[in-house]
Amino acid sequence: MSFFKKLKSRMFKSSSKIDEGLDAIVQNGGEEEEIVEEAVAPVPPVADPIPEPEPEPEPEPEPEPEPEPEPEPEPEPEPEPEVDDPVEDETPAALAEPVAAPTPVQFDVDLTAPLTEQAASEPERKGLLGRFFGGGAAAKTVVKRTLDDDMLEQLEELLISADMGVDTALRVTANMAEGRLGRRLSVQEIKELMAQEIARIMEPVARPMPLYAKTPQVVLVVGVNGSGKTTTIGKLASQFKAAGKSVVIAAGDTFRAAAVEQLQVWGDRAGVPVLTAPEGSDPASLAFDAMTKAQADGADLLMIDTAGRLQNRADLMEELAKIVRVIRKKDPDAPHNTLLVLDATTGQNAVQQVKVFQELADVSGLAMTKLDGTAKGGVLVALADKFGLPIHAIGVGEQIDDLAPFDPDDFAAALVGLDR
Ligand SMILES: Nc1nc2c(ncn2[C@@H]2O[C@H](COP(=O)(O)OP(=O)(O)OP(=O)(O)O)[C@@H](O)[C@H]2O)c(=O)[nH]1
Ligand SMILES: [Mg+2]
Repeated sequence: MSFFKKLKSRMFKSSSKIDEGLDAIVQNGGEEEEIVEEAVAPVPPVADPIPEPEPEPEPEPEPEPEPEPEPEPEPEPEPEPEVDDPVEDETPAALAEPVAAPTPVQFDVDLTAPLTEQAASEPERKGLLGRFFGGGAAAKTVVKRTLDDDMLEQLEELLISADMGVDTALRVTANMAEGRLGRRLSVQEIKELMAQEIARIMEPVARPMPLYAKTPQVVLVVGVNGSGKTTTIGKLASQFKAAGKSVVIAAGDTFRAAAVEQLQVWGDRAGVPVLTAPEGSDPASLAFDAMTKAQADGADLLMIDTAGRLQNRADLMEELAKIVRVIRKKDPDAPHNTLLVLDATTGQNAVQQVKVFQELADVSGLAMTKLDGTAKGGVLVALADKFGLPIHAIGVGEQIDDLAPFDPDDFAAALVGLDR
């Protein structure tokens, strides 16, 4: 739960874009309706158009003197989130198989209910009578707009502007419209509906990185220059280590000395050995040495960092292929995972990157970094929709604990700026 708060605040740029867009869409063509804030007693069926008010209608509450403010209760110490400490498996949260199935988002309004039931249950319908009979609840208004083709088109454009891509934006809005055309919706209701449909698309790909019994499990980490490979390896290594796994990191980006130093810093932070080789040396031979060490040490995991910046695609393909060839001499099944790291700030460009890396390597799963500080977070929905590759983890900052397992309901709610 506390991670959701962090996720929501870190994804502020994406959610505020959607938020502002929705406000504008609903304001434009919407109408104010009255709602009551408090739950009111059910209004009895009225036969007489001028009903006898019974019991006596309460007078509007007098502005009483402010009651003494209740003393703030001592903040309870936050209970340790159980998901971070799975009992069955000591694997880290980002990568462990989920202990229990994720609970679906509970929406305040049952948006799947048929229109008639829904309309009957809407609190604002009780507004006027509710104020007479309901004990003086304060009247409020909310702007609602009728869901029609025009509004759907605007919603679609908004999602495209959040980098969701045309096809996915269309799918989300079409699903939102299913059986709901003509319904009057507030911004809050649209957000709930939108989050529900986004989560539905992402549910099938929200999968932790599988961990195998056979060790060392080799994780090859690939991605373009600057996507966050090294940082993600550092964060993952730290999580694995904290969960009791022994990890070896191979600094396979021998392209520049700074990359090796950066990985060493992360290795120190995580308390994990980092195998390095001189700048410009062959990354495949380093990978081979690292594999030898990981096997000799009985390590659970070997994570191999790679260079993102080679002169051209053929170079990169050759380098990755050579690393794979060499480690297969030690274990024909390696690498067991090929993790593609993508930078959310590149937006729709990430779609192209997945295509390219699927040609270059046998990509088995994705991690998306930098979801903080970008309004392009919608691209992850497009990736889930287009490729169906498992999304293992998301990065929302530069610190060691800024990586979390991917949870579709949390992500969808944070993307549209909804509380859970
Ligand atoms: N805000 C933010 N920054 C991140 C995140 N992940 C990585 N970064 C930053 O992105 C920059 C690049 O990250 P690296 O891990 O060096 O990326 P890389 O893919 O290894 O880059 P190359 O080795 O140059 O190919 C660094 O400044 C990181 O601190 C994230 O989730 N959020
Ligand atoms: Mg790097």
